[in-house]
Amino acid sequence: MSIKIYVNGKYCDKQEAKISVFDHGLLYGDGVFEGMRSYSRLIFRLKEHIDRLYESARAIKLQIPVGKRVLAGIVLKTVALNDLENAYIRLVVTRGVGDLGLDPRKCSGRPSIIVIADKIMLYPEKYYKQGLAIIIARTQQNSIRALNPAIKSLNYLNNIMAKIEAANSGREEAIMLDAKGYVTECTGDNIFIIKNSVVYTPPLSVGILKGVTRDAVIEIARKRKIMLKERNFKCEKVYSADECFLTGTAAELIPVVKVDSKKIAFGRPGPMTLLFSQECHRMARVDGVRY
Ligand code: PXG
Repeated sequence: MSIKIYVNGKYCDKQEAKISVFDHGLLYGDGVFEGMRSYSRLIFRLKEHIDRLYESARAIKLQIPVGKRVLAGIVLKTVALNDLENAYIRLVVTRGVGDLGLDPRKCSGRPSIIVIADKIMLYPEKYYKQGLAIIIARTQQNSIRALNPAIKSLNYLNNIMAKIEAANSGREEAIMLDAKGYVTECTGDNIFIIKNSVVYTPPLSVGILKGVTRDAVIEIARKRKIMLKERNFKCEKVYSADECFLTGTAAELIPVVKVDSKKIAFGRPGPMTLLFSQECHRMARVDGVRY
């Protein structure tokens, strides 16, 4: 059975799921998106993802033509139609069809809405057990005043450039620094370090995506009375951390054991990382919207 994809009001087969070459999502990366996951037919934090999508859209002055409830309904119907127990769901809203100029006022005024539900793509299992080796990218994180990284826009070239650097070094991920050298996030994940049993993660003010998984980790720390501080830090603090891990919807929670040429502690995933990982895993399987 071919997967069903929602495109502008229709549930199409994969081969028929098409948008115009004049769509400004394609021509200019003018649009926003979300990546969500479901576990055992429960979409994890659907409301939070939908809210973030509307926030991103608002930031780029894109009016999503349907309400949040309707859009959530479309997402649920798309996953249900595909009969997926566990899915990775991509929700995309673009500025819609325009001409070859970048002026969004010349677009049709009908944003394109796409929902794809498919199997999940994860890092190979070995990385969850052994931990990832990552780099610090030379590519600088977009500044808040250029293109705020809190906006989950279709313009991911900044992150892709850093990802290419990682790939060229034979690594899977890259930490991006801001103009002052502060750690921001990775190309598709938020970052956490642990030192002397205190968890640190960069604050939103440094210019990062407000990760849904990041928020889940912050909640777990609060519940478990683990001290967690949102603080700015530079790469030296990462090199000398006791533990390090990344969080994201696609990756969930993944340990980091090497950054550049430096091993993190003993080069193995640490005990607090494992605890957060187990808690995240458990949370995602009980807490969600059913389809
Ligand atoms: N930072 C960035 C820049 C992201 O793109 C996260 C953090 C984590 O946020 P959530 O809400 O997922 O906990 C993301 C999201 C991929 C891929 O192919 C990853 C994301 C988005 C799209 C694709 O790895 N990560």
